[in-house]
Amino acid sequence: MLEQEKITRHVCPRNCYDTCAILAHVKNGKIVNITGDPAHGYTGGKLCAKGYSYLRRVYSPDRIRQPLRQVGRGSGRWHPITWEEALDEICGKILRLKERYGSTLPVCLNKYSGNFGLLNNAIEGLFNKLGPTTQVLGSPCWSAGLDAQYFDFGNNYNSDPENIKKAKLIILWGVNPVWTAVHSLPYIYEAQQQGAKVIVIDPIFSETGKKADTYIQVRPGQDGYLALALAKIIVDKGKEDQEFLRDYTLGWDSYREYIDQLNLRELVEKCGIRLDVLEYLADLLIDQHPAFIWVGFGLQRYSSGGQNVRAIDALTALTGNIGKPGGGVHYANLSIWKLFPFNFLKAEYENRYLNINRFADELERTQNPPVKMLWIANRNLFRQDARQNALKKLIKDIDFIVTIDQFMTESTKYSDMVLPTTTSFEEIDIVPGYWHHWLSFNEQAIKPLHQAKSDLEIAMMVSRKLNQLEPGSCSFPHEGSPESFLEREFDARTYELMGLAHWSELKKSPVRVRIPFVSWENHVFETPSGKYEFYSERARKEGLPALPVIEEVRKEDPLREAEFPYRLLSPHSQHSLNSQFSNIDWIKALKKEPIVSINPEDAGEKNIQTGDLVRLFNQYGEIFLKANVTVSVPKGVLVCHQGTGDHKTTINKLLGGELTDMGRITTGNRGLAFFETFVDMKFPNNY
Ligand SMILES: Nc1nc2c(c(=O)[nH]1)N[C@H]1C(S)=C(S)[C@@H](COP(=O)(O)OP(=O)(O)OC[C@H]3O[C@@H](n4cnc5c(=O)[nH]c(N)nc54)[C@H](O)[C@@H]3O)O[C@H]1N2
Ligand SMILES: Nc1nc2c(c(=O)[nH]1)N[C@H]1C(S)=C(S)[C@@H](COP(=O)(O)OP(=O)(O)OC[C@H]3O[C@@H](n4cnc5c(=O)[nH]c(N)nc54)[C@H](O)[C@@H]3O)O[C@H]1N2
Ligand code: SF4
Ligand SMILES: [Mo]
Repeated sequence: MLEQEKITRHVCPRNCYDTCAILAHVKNGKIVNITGDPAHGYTGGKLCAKGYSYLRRVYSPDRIRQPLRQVGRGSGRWHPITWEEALDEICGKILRLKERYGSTLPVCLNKYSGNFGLLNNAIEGLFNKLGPTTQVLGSPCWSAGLDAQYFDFGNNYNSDPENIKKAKLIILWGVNPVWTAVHSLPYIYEAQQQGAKVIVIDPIFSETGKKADTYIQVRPGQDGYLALALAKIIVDKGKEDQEFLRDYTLGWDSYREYIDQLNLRELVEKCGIRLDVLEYLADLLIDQHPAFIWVGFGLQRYSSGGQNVRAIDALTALTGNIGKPGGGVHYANLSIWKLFPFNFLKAEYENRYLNINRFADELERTQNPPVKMLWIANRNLFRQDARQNALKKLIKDIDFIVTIDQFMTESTKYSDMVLPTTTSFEEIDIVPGYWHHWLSFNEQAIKPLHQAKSDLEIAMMVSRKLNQLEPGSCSFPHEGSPESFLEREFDARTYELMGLAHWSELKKSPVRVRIPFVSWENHVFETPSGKYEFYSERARKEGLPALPVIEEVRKEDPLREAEFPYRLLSPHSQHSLNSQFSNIDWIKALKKEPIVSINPEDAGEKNIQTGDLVRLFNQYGEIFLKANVTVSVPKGVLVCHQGTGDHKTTINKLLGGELTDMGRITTGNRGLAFFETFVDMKFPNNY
């Protein structure tokens, strides 16, 4: 009998600003179409190309179908095994290591952002309940900026991004929403149509730059100087918002003294922007209120990334652009995540934490006991992390590597075992986002395909097997419905903020959470002083300058810059989400092969033309990429967007472990300064 079409609600769980709500159209147990959910106020029923390609992703012939065992890492000789065999081997290994080393510390988890669903953290829950284990702490993504705003405001809140519509001035500063946050565009265009000026500040003439009224090319990593130059021009004209500064801020006098003694000409030189352009921008900041400033994750991937964000915050504060509808400085919103206590993850033992951004070094350094088993979940470690070549050498000392994924990746290649996991259409979850104020539920549309199991189910199965082999060896639940896990993550306050009596009502529609539509509107900040802090004692205690002063940050490896003359930028690309989606046929049809963009002057000096195969190299490794000669990138800067290519073209082979200045307070460790990467290039390949 022909079944009627059924519609189920879903959320895109990728690490993406938009966290879109999705509808799956299901017939006879099969998804026949994927559309956006119009009930979601922010994403409004639309998806990006990657979102629509879920139809192909779910049913991709490349899905891992059953647990697989590899004979010899990297050999490609994979053999199907049963779940029972997989569990026996994994749990046997854990228990043997425990016996040999006297604890479960040799067992290490490296997990990050493959799926940001709440229940998809389950393997961490398992690790937290099987004894003291080794885990990674920190984030490669956004740490410096989060700490910067924590110092200035006391927390990480954003206005509802729909506020953009009300802005008179929009500054997209180190963010590329045309690619990375596509659902913000209707709001930006609406403001633009009503006369708002859109300014894009980026070293690359990005796709977002092309949509702007004015594009401003800043020297990479020098945004702090730019913000200071603007502050100086505004203060010299006496146009700072004296009332806001007097009533709601701490440390303005000291910051002002600092600004006063700066030399404008030096600042102009440092940021590389002409004085008349700076004056134009300063005038806009003085006259065009409210101003919506969006600081992207791109500009903080530097050794001075956090301090640059603080300088931009300060500029916004001194123009009084804080707490106003349509105004403010926006980076990331943690209020939706913070609704959830993550009860099922609570650690019961004292774990050993390695810095996620120094994983190779940490593995090498970690002894007594060393890491002997590595579990990778929600992470493409051997694509997305820095120090790829070192990492690949170091894993020789690890006895056993198991990875959970939907597809074979660069990371499964270096694994001994892979376990197949479900997509969002085969499991239920809640996915908190980090940009807009909406929360949606992810239903199950279809039965798990092949032998795939959710991360939660895998965690429960491992716990059950461990307890069979050694009773009492793991306290993670052995059974339970995903619903029962969710039940424990909602409390009265969450329900009040959602305006719902029970989470299951989310099945009817996503909801806008009742957090302030305009952040900091009451001008009461969560800093120790309750004010906006130009002067942050918390920053001083972290060993950082208390004020957002910009100084040359000492590089850990200063030689590098002298030896390798080109800075390599690797921001996020349009048709992949980090390393995901590149393998899906619809996306393959859109995606171009990886290229390195080179300024014509640099290319001319090396006689390079578009299409030539260029060798990029530094002390960490080498890769080969086709050249694209373009004025979109400044002289001295090479650009290759991350998330493209195969192991021969993986830019992360060239990345070292330079850290950002901030990140420890909000994420546990400082961030990764991806863009402090210096390389040389050779053409033709006569090396
Ligand atoms: N060169 C360079 N490198 C960078 C960056 C950069 O700008 N430049 N950016 C960095 C940033 S900002 C980030 S956030 C990181 C991201 O780094 P990762 O979090 O490692 O990124 P993903 O590529 O999303 O890899 C996640 C893996 O999880 C898998 N996966 C998907 N769904 C599930 C699931 O439900 N369960 C499990 N177990 N696995 C699943 C995917 O198939 C994929 O292989 O990359 C960083 N790397
Ligand atoms: N399509 C797509 N969407 C994504 C992702 C993806 O991989 N693909 N990844 C998701 C994730 S994990 C993240 S973290 C976000 C990242 O998305 P964004 O916040 O947009 O960050 P990036 O792409 O790293 O960089 C944004 C822009 O900053 C510019 N930039 C680099 N250095 C500087 C600088 O010194 N100053 C200034 N002013 N600008 C600079 C880059 O050239 C780039 O155009 O996107 C999310 N959304
Ligand atoms: S990748 Fe981002 S924009 Fe695309 S569907 Fe997912 S959440 Fe939406
Ligand atoms: Mo990220």
